[in-house]
Amino acid sequence: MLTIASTRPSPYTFTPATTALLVIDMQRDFLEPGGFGESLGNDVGQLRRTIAPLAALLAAARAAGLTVVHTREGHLPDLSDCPPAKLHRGAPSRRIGDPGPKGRILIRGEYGHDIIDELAPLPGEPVIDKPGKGAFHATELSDLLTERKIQSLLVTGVTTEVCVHTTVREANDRGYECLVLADCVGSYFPEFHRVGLDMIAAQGGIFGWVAESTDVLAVLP
Ligand code: C5J
Repeated sequence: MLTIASTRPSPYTFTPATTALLVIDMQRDFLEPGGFGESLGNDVGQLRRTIAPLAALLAAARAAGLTVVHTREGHLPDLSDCPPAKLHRGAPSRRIGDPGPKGRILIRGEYGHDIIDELAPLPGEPVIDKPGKGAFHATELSDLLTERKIQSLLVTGVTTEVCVHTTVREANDRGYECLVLADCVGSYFPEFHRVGLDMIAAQGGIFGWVAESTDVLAVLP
């Protein structure tokens, strides 16, 4: 059992054998120009500071034998799993399913939908395709974590206040102990990122714990 003393709001204890590193939606569609994130008017450069610390954490987690799970937000080519409310929301420059420079926006199998090269999953690492913001909604994630007897989640990815937050809330309600790594999650909006992390650790850790990836690296075997 390992303990990180510097986590907010209190020390965090986890056992590597029952802990998974969850890497949420580190896709070209969110991190590179021409994808879904940019179509919504966002500066995708805001997210790129997460890549180097997350690559280091991923390497350490693999070396320590943690379960690693990647997720990708996206939809079937016929959009049958995309609710009209999501498809028609807002006034993006390109809608989900529209052609773009990296393929159809947020569509499974397209180049832009896949995970960035720097964080490519290794063969055998589960990749959960999710139609929603939360990684538990309409996916096999719950069964996968139960089969592997996972109790703790080290949560990383993008974006802090959207898919990371939704997933942490879902996981917390399912009984998982979530530690969110502040330097490995990112938002297009720095203020949302800061407040999003504060919300997780507030009220005695109402959704979980917050730390830096270096705090985890310091205790991993
Ligand atoms: C968003 C995500 N922001 N992965 N998706 O639409 O956070």
